[in-house]
Amino acid sequence: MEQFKNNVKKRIDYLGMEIAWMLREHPNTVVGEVSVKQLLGGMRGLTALVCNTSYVDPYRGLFISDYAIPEFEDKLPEEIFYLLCTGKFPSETELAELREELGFRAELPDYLWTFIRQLPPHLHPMTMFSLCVLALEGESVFKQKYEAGELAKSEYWEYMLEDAVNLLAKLPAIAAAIYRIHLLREEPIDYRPSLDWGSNLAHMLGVNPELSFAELVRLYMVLHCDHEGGNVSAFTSRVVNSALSNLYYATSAGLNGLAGPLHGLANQVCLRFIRGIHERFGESPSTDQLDAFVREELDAGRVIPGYGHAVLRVTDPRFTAFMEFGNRHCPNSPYLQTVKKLYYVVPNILKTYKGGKVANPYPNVDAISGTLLYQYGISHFDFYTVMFGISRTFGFCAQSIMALGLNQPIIRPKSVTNKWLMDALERAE
Ligand code: NMX
Ligand code: MLT
Repeated sequence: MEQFKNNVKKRIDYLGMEIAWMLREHPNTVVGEVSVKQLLGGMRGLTALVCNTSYVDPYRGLFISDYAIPEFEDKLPEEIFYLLCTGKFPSETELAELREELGFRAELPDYLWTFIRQLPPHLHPMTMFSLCVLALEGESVFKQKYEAGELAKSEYWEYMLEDAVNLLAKLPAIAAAIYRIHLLREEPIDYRPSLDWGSNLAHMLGVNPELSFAELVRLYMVLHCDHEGGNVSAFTSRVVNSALSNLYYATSAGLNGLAGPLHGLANQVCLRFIRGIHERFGESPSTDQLDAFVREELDAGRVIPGYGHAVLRVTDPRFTAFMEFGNRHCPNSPYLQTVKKLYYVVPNILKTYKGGKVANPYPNVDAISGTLLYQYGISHFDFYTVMFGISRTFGFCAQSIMALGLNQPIIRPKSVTNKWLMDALERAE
């Protein structure tokens, strides 16, 4: 993995120089402030982290390095991991090196196969997935070296990288095994060395032999890979890793955050939402019926899944990329048609709902992603967040490698009490 490691090192050295300059020239310069609303409101909009793997512009969406989605959506997941970690796309030989490494490390240890088969079948697939990652924790090279007292601080990132490639290589087989053994009740399909990482995932899921399914899986993996540092799952993973808990602990923790309905589970919730609509109004609901249904949901105090965002203030470009894929490959899918009608109806309702309180009335990625998986035969909605999780682990890994390379300390913000805050407000008057 020499070339990859060298390129990660170059990235770390470059960013490290910038950080050294900022700390030397501007150690106490104030670049932001915090309001009471932010302290009490989930720190929304508070600039409190630096993350160099990706950036989310409220009006233009996800950027990895300087590339916006249309500039990287046709790449392989391996290329995206390279980009997240090094800031540049790999050359052909660099890509071949990483792909070879992922291939070498793809085999699951026997004890994990036993573990997967013995998982209680009633568990949610995200719980199974997170447990499987945790079950591999003993494999952590970082942990072994650290415990043996063999690691200098400056070397931490190298072993994070080692753990990252080991873990990422195994995720397709783990996820596919969970899907086939526990949801389809079928035997797993063998890994095929001639295929790339994403095509192997599509192959091992075994639900659809069409080339466009492999294309969808590839796109799915690329679009969900990272979304800067503050989203629940990436932030959780990074906080856990900042205590030098190894990448397996950190990934499992991040996945647990992703499993919430306001975050990654929203893709599964969206499909149930659409199925509920179809059960009630048939597969071609009118916009009037949808309007009434959405208002009913809101009146009942429920959120409309797949709409809204903490950072974005426009339609999520990941939604648009999936919509373009759907228009090309399955324009007549009733689910896709309903997604389109909801896109026509929901923003207009959310714009005025609660006096205009919803900061972003437009759809996010989860409003459409499951629809496409469903169309291609992944009919178990509970699996959709696992697909999100496989991809998001690229981001967890890249963020932790970078953070350790840049010597970021343990994350530990100060919290205060109501009394502290009220006293501070009194003093401010
Ligand atoms: N439906 C109904 N109400 C909403 C929605 C929605 N889709 N989005 C926001 N609101 C409400 C929100 O609950 C809050 O109400 P209250 O003050 O009564 O608690 C109010 O609008 C203001 O919230 P925002 O500032 O707009 O949103 P926030 O940044 O707090 O939360 C989400 C962002 C994504 C959690 C929120 O928009 C939401 O719950 N969306 C639906 C779930 C979803 O699609 N999640 C997936 C997000 C993307 N992902 O992949 O993680
Ligand atoms: C994500 O991809 O993590 C979601 O869009 C949520 C976020 O960015 O806050």
